Amino acid sequence: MICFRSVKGHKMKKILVTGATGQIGSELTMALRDQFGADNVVAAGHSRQPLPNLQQSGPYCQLDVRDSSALRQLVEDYQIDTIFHLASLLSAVAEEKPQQAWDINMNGLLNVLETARLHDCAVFFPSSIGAFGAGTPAIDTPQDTIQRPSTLYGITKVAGELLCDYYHQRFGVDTRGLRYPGLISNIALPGGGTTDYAVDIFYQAVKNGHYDCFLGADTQLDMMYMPDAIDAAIQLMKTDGHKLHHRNAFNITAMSFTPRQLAAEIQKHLPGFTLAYRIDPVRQTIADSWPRHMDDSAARAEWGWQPRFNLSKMVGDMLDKIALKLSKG
Ligand code: VAH
Repeated sequence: MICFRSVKGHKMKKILVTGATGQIGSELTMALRDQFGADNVVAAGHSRQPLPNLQQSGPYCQLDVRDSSALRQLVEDYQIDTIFHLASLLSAVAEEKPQQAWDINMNGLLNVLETARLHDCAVFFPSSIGAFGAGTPAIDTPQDTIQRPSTLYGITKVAGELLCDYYHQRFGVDTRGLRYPGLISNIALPGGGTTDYAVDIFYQAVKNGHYDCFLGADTQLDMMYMPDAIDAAIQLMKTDGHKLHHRNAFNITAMSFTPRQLAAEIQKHLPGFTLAYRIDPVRQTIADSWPRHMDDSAARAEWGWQPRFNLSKMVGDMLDKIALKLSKG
């Protein structure tokens, strides 16, 4: 088992993943179990059914992160020292249910940070390109820049970054975070995000040879393939805390493309594939307020961030995996 020392000398021995049944959690939990031992990684889900391997390969429990006493009990029972807090509503859903999104995203995080303070846990918190807004430089978006998002999701991400910084500075909690771009994966589906088109397109391309995209042809956004997103979270949490200047949260990106460019790459493998546009005004407005391409040099310099997958490598791998998945039914 790999151990690491953080700024306060934590060893990542007993890990809790909240939101473990979501798009990131389904894969992060399995990667952590591989690295740290299945019994040492507790998966906590809420509204989604866990995939069978997640439920069977190690401890699994139901948890609403708004329930602070249930969260504390879990951390005590399993003697948790590190929490990957992924439970959250995504951008498009949050626009439909802003009050609920505030409740889950903010009160869930506050409960996690309070629990971490009381039980001396390290915390990973995923922020997002959604933490930026229309006033932010859209090209080469700096690590430290204007953050005035216009979505409820983005507001919870900026507030979350600040709250994590506060718990670090005020109470010494070892908080760390990443500003993820759109994430592309072939295991669990994303649930209600603005970048979900970049996942849906593969299923439709393989099944039907056609996709109606809800974002416009030239909407350029940062993206990342899930294996890189998982490696980044684990690598950041393993880094010697003394090397980190930014903590909450690091810009990271692996590629940046438009729906038109993604379709062209898919057509290299499936020449008959066609793409049409049926714009969803809510998600288009959200996407238009986000950066086109972030500068992730702070992550590269402070903890060695380096993605493995570019657009062509990601598309080849996605098509192979989705074809295999769909052929199995
Ligand atoms: C969302 N996929 O749309 C997320 C994300 C890059 C955006 O944080 O909610």
